[in-house]
Amino acid sequence: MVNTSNFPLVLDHIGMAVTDIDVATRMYEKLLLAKIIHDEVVTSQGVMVRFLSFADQKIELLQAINDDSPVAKFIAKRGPGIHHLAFKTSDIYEEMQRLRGKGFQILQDEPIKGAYNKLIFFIHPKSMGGTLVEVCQPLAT
Ligand code: CMX
Repeated sequence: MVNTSNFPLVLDHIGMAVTDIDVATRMYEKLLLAKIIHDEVVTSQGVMVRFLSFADQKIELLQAINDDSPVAKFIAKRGPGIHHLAFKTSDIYEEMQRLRGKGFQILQDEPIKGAYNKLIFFIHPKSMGGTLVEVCQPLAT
């Protein structure tokens, strides 16, 4: 068993850009016996999201709700598929500072409220070898 406390970030979920959230849900239900654990519309990001859970893992399905949505632009350019990797931390402010110090291009000045009661920020794909990375911290409920 790996001791995750030795690492600043661990995988939280994989974000998938989809054109039809219900069709994608049925696909992952068939593939993984995944279950829906959360549905939310994040107006500020122009997306509706659905979290699916299987074993100890999570997938976030993202469907654009308008043409300005980053997900709509992503699909128009690249088609549906893997949109981002999300890693969680126990101190998002410290992590933002650490990653800025390492030269990553952080898209937000401060963490913002993301789906499923989390604080989040993004690292630009251009400074991550072409992959959009979300860093998140679940908030206490
Ligand atoms: N993964 C990899 N590359 C991506 C990308 C992604 N998810 N999204 C955009 N890009 C690439 C584009 O393909 C493009 O590359 P080229 O220059 O080689 O063509 C480049 O980044 C610029 O893309 P763009 O369409 O011109 O878009 P913008 O520069 O306006 O925005 C980005 C790009 C990453 C800053 C923007 O998509 C963003 O802010 N993303 C973070 C927010 C987000 O995705 N929210 C939805 C998720 C919400 C949630 O999980 O709660």
